[in-house]
Amino acid sequence: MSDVLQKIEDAKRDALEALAGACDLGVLEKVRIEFLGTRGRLTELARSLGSLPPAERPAAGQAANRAKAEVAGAHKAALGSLPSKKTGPPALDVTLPGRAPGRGHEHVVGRTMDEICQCFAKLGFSIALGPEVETDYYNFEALNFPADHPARDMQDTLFVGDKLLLRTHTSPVQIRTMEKNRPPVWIVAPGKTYRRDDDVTHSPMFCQVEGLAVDKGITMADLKGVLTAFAADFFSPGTKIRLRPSFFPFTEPSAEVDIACVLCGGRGCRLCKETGWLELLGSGMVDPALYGFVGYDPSEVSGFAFGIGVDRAAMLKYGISNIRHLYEGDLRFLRQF
Ligand code: 2NM
Repeated sequence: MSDVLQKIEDAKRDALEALAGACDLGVLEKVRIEFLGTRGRLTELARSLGSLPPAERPAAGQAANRAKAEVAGAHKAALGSLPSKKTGPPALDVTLPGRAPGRGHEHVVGRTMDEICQCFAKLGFSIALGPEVETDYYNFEALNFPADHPARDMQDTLFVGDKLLLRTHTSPVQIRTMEKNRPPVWIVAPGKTYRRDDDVTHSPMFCQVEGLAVDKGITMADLKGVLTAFAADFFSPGTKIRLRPSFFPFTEPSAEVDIACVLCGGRGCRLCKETGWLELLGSGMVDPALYGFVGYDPSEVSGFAFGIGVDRAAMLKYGISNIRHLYEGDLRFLRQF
């Protein structure tokens, strides 16, 4: 066989082989261009026949035309046998392994709330729970908030009706518990609370753990002793606390409780604004006026109460700088805990 006939035969064989292996439109089109396009192998061969001796031209020309027709036919057949849109989606492969659902874990705020409760459980406190939708009576009136207190305003509180509101603290749980039980009462009330606040340092929903101890002969020394034990357990042994005078409608006297700065240990740094102290919680001796609402005799019992912002406690314990991280649901942040 002459050299050019062999080349035609080789090109045809390569083309048919490539078409047999092509499984999508893109590959089929590439094969067509490679062999039958204007610069394709078979096209170029047919074009080159003009330079053959005249006697060889007819046979070579016929061979080239037959090869081109055969490859074009195979290309058309391959196109027809591709799965088209009309034949529907490819069959479902039921042998593929399933996708495992990702496993989550407790949120850092929920975990902190549990840790706080555990510290007080060890000191003899019970857990008390109550509704998140409250009445004005339990959320404000029975807690000694005067009628014109700004917290009772629509500005600060989320109302769900004329007299119903989302509790602004968990203190109503303490009133409900005292109504139902005689002293001694030693409880912590963990849960979600709501305020009409939403900025860089405030979330409209936040978590609190409030504590209450009412018994015969309770003094401020008990408050300080319990909170000192809490700070040592929740943060680290020997964590120092200090009390600063403050004001709350439901306690008298009232005190803000600070802990020695978790970053510098009290020497002064950027975190504690060079004071050596970080504000942790509010507290005080239960105002005797509250006992009138729950049928306790203020000449027989006394008590202390405190309120801990769980977000703040979590930020101090775990070194979180921005409260928004806690509520944005970014898994890259949450997976660290
Ligand atoms: C605080 C600060 C001080 C508090 C008072 C009571 C109640 F109802 F028993 F009197 N529960 N929680 C209290 C006292 C809460 O939060 C900053």
